[in-house]
Amino acid sequence: MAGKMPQQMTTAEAVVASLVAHGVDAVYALPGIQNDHLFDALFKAQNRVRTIHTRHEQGAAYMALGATLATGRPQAFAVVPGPGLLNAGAALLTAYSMNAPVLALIGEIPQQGIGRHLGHLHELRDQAGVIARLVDHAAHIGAPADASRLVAEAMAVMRTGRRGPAALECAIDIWGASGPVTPHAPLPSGDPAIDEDAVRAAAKRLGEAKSPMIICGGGAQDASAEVTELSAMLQAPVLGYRRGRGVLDSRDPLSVTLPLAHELWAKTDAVLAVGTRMFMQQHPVFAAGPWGLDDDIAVIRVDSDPDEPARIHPPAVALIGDAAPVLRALIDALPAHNAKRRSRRGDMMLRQAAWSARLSQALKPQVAFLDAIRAELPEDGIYVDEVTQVGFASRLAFPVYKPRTFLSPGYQDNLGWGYATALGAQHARRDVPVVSINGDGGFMFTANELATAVRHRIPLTAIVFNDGAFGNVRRIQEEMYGNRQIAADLADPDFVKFGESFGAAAERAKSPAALRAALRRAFKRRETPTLIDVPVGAMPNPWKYIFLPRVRGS
Ligand SMILES: Cc1ncc(C[n+]2csc(CCOP(=O)(O)OP(=O)(O)O)c2C)c(N)n1
Ligand SMILES: [Mg+2]
Repeated sequence: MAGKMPQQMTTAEAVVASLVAHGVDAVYALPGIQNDHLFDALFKAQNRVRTIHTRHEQGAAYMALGATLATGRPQAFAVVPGPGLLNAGAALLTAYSMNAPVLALIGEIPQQGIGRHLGHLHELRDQAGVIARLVDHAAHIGAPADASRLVAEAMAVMRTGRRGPAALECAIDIWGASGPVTPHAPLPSGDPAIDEDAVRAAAKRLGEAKSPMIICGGGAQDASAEVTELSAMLQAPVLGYRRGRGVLDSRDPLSVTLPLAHELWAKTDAVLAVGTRMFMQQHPVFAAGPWGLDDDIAVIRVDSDPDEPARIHPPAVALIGDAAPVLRALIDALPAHNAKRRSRRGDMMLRQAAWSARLSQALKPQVAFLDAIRAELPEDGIYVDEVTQVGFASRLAFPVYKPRTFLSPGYQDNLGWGYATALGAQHARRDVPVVSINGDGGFMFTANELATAVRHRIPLTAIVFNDGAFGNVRRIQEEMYGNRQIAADLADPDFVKFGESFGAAAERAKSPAALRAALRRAFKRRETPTLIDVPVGAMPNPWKYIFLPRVRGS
């Protein structure tokens, strides 16, 4: 950044310069009059930051989310106020639930009109209050002189403690106002020092345990090396369900999926839970956790949020901070306390093979398609999950080899996040293929963004598993409501013609083998998006392998 001398610039120019100074090289956006000055500043900075315009604000926000999840770096999106903000709302909610550092730049009506209810274009009553409920940190930019500092503060908050989205709001007339601006350098993240006493206590509890387990959530994604090392030292199986998948390579004998972890749960005497709410085993309808926790299990929590560890169950030890450095300290402290351990490799491999065979049988159609995807997707290729039958099965049965290569929505489990999120992931990671799986229901939420994929030459491959229904809803109505089917059947377009009409490559694959061949063709296209329609029937119910009964505690 050019020195600390004040320079004359507009608020919009100051914000864009500050984004660039923080390493942001793309803004996912949909323009409108309140933000015209911002887009003009983006025009002038085109050689340093790319502007990717979408067809709906949810597309812009989901793309920023996907880019963040795929890279681990903060990303930004820009939308007009009122309807623009609300259109982006579900994605912002998802970013919050997933602790994803996404910066929202949100326009606002003229500064003097705020709170007066005059009926300005796109006015939203108490917009700042609405935004504050959606993000971890929000600020209103009131003058060019404040812009650079406010960007730096938002960026620092997004990287400190529990990660999460931030928002900056700016009125139409303030974006274009000029004044002297002193560029603000990036601020250090304010993470706490590691508590060495707590690390020793954790090392003792884990070292003494006979059957420890490690549970990883999204907060462990950047601590893959440390988790792998600890797992070997403790001979501890590592569970990653959804957001924690890929932290330990699925090919590692100690990597376990949800039902196998459940099988081991009753005999587990210590658990190291890294960057997870430990809420993954909860049925949405039943508040109490079915697996159970009791005093015979020492719970060690590693979390960047000091409020998180005690939420579900009082932990034996809470280690507060970023997973990688905290686990590194634990690795150093563990040898002094660690028991001599027999290898659990053989036992785990047998159990894994048994579960793999069982799931392949019980969820046959889903697993056959997942096998086809895994066979073609390179090791570092990225799989983006959806709220669909093949998606649910993938959380249990899709092998994942590297961190940040299995993107699954957090506890929102929001239908329709997939396509646009995958588009952002593919835009930010052009070096690897990204595959988006969808149901016909979920795909249509953001299918309009096929136009964005074509316009910006983003080579995303999307699969639509097409059963002509909100299949999950239909099955619940069949099984639990006397087959009284309502609001579950869908009139779909011909997805091949639909994709082609946008200028995407499109084809129909009627079997796992045909899907495999189609994927091979798709992953070779590096400038054109692909849409693959896979006609399917009803699929077997996966939920009994996900909502598992209580095995300990009261
Ligand atoms: C935003 C949102 N709305 C509604 C739901 C409820 N829901 C969960 S699965 C589902 C049906 C999904 O249909 P489709 O995408 O075709 O997948 P399928 O179950 O048919 O494989 C619905 C409506 C949701 N999870 N998220
Ligand atoms: Mg469907």
